[in-house]
Amino acid sequence: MNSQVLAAFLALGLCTGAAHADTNLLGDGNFESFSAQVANGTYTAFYGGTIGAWTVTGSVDLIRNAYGAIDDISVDLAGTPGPGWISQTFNAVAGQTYTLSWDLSKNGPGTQLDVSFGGVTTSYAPVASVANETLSWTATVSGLQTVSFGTAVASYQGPVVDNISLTTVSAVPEPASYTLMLAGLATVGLIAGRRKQR
Ligand SMILES: [Ca+2]
Ligand SMILES: [Ca+2]
Repeated sequence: MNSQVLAAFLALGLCTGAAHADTNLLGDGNFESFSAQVANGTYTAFYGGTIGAWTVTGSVDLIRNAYGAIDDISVDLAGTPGPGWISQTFNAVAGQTYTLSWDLSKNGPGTQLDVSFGGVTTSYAPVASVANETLSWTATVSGLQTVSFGTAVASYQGPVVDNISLTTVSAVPEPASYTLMLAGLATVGLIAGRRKQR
């Protein structure tokens, strides 16, 4: 295999292998964009509206290095008071598996966290220490899907979430990528065959 063919083949392999597995499909997952809205050691209550990419239902609090905050700025899902939810949508692709990951703790006594993902709601009992939680889901149809975090409990102190990310487990290769990869393999095979005949 000559070096040019090898380089082309490697380039094809890199293209088809690019899964972008670490791209967060959700915006504002760590809440660090909102330092102007919540002073250190305090909280800011939201009643509906939005927090960046998140839509707020009910009441939630942005909390910063206090009230059970996990990593600088976090969200207490029982606002002032709760219940409260934050949600956002993403474009799901049929056949693609997604992993939703977040850090979970609680403010004071805390309450139940409800996570809605892929049309299924899962409940968690937060503890005072920080736990990383994950959920996986495979889309059966393409289209907009909603992810939400919230608590149904009317309280001032609720579950706390931070570092929310939604990533693809593995890329769904497009038919065009397969065609290119096969073309690359065929070219390599053809050249290798020709060189043997000399
Ligand atoms: Ca944070
Ligand atoms: Ca609160």
